[in-house]
Amino acid sequence: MNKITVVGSGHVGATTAQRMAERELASEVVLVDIVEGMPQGKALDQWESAPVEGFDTRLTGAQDYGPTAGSGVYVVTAGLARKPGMSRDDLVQKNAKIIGAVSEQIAAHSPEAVIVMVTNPLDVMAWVAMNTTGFPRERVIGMAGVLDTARFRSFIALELDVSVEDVQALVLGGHGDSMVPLVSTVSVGGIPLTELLDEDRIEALVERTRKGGGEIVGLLGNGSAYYAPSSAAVQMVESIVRDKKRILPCAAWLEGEFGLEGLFLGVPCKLGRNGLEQIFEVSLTDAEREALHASAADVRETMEALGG
Ligand code: TXD
Repeated sequence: MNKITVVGSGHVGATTAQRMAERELASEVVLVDIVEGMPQGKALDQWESAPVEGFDTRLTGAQDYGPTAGSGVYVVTAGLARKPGMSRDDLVQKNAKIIGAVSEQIAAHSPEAVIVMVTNPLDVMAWVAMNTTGFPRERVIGMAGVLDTARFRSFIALELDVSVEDVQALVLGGHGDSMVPLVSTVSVGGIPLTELLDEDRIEALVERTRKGGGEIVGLLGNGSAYYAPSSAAVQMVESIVRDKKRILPCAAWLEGEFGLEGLFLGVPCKLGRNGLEQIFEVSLTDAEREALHASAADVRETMEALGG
């Protein structure tokens, strides 16, 4: 794929663009934003890093979607970020309007594109994009699980003082406080986490993961996380454009999987050239299944707030 567009060139969008260019995931990356000059300025600044970083991906910025035509992937980060004390769902009405307008432009300019949704509330914004574009579920995927899993893995590695590379984990569910870190799937160099830490410590790490976004919001005081979120979005894009078929937790439109249908929720997905290529239905304990369904109920509640 030759062109990738990032819509919304704020913290997450711009960092995503830079990371994708440094990895040369496409020959062209286009940054779009409504703020005059801003995506052009960031794209030019990033392009000027190319001789030092050694990449040939051309970066450009635009206010309109003409230059994005024919993009294989759109990473959508347009919208408002959470402020301290603001829940993800407070954002819903405003961001739904923005995502509706952005999605219309994507469908008009790149009807074959894959959309990687990042804007919060993530699961519901993916639904708005799928409805507006009419794209099949294979081509609208939400980013949250990779980030939540990375947070969980990073906390486990800190706690045990081991390499993050050896920590494998899976976090399912909606991107909110009711997300479902699957403790039963966590392994550290092949050793189950339950053999390395007692229940209370594990529960504390799970809790920190659930509140991981809020922890950063509280520290920054003005805006939300973007380094780890952009890394997560780029990992998804890389699996798609390089057809790597990685298995990553992503928000996907469910059609009966895990006994759920008619909503986006974080589940293990295979991502390749065609976007979402497969959903894996892992077996869950009763408690995990219950937690996943409770998380689904939270997502549905936000959909209903939008008249869904
Ligand atoms: O796990 C996840 N999915 C997330 C989601 C992790 C981190 C951030 N998450 C959400 O992404 C966050 O709650 C926000 O909804 C988005 C973007 O977060 P970011 O931190 O990048 O916000 P910024 O810096 O405010 O950037 C948003 C940009 C800003 O430059 C606006 O001018 C622009 O979006 N914007 C638009 N661009 C294009 N088109 C329209 N209509 C538009 N409206 C605003």
